[in-house]
Amino acid sequence: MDYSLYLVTGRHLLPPGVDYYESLEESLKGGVTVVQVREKTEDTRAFVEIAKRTQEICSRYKVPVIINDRIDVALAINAVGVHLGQTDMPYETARQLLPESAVIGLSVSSPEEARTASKLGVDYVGIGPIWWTTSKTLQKDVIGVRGVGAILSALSPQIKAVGIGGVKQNNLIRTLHGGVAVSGRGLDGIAVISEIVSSPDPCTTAQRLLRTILSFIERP
Ligand code: TZP
Ligand code: MG
Repeated sequence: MDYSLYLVTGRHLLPPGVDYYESLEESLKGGVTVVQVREKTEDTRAFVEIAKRTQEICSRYKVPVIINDRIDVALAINAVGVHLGQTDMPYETARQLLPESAVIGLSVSSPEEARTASKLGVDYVGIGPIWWTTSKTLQKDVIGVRGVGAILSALSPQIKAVGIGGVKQNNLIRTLHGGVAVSGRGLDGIAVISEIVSSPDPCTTAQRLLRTILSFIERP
């Protein structure tokens, strides 16, 4: 899977009056390589509906869809996989419930969590929050590029790594570069919400981000 430019959805961060599906399609035109549907709603029916339509649009661009937290929603729409936080369903349980081919990602914020993720054999980790952000209520301090480096050093080399949290065009190169300097390995991709979702032109923003990312990361 190509993790280069990993879009996490955030409908509440869309500019006023902008349709979620139109914005999504623009970002796909701009080159987003994977989409995680992140819905913090109690309304399961609405989540399934949004995930299904997101999947339909993404499939036209051959872009895989990952579901945040909800194994049932992932199964319902036949998503490529799920993304789990540290307090979501345990990885082993999710692995048992999902098809063998499912991609399972885990959020990590420390070298210790990275070591555990390595032992579990998750498919990828989301490392963060790297920079301060208002897109999520942060429970932890930001880790900065040194934190990314320490986590990459603790992570098994087979496990893919995506950086998340406050990544913008103006700190992208520092983000991509920082981890490498400390650990000798780089990130496999960058995940963003607001930089793309809140952009007045998600297509151009995604294009610019991807161009910079691909000057650091070799596409699989
Ligand atoms: N996990 C750690 S930070 C974050 C998530 C979901 C929010 C990232 O959003 P943004 O707008 O790219 O800072
Ligand atoms: Mg979660």
